[in-house]
Amino acid sequence: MKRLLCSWVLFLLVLVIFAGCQSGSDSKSKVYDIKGKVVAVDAAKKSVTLDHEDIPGFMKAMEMKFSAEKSTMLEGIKAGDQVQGKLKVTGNDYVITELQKR
Ligand SMILES: [Cu+2]
Repeated sequence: MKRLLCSWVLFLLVLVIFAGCQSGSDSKSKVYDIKGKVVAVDAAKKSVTLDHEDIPGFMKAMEMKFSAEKSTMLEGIKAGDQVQGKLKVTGNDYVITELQKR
């Protein structure tokens, strides 16, 4: 009886670990092209505020703050610049993964 309980616990543990791995993968993230004008840059906080154009199938043009994947991406970028890049969306998490002046 004790042995049976033990294997049952082990089975549950494997299930939990497996579920954890599934939710941790980023297979559900989508990448969109983004274009717009820089409103503000905060390299220390790795954030950039963009007045972005329509992102087809995702969101309308608006002004909003994004996180940048790396602070180095924000070097040389300042308010007023016209930029384009890539936006990675995973659930409610929006991250700019590429950003260049255009
Ligand atoms: Cu937006």
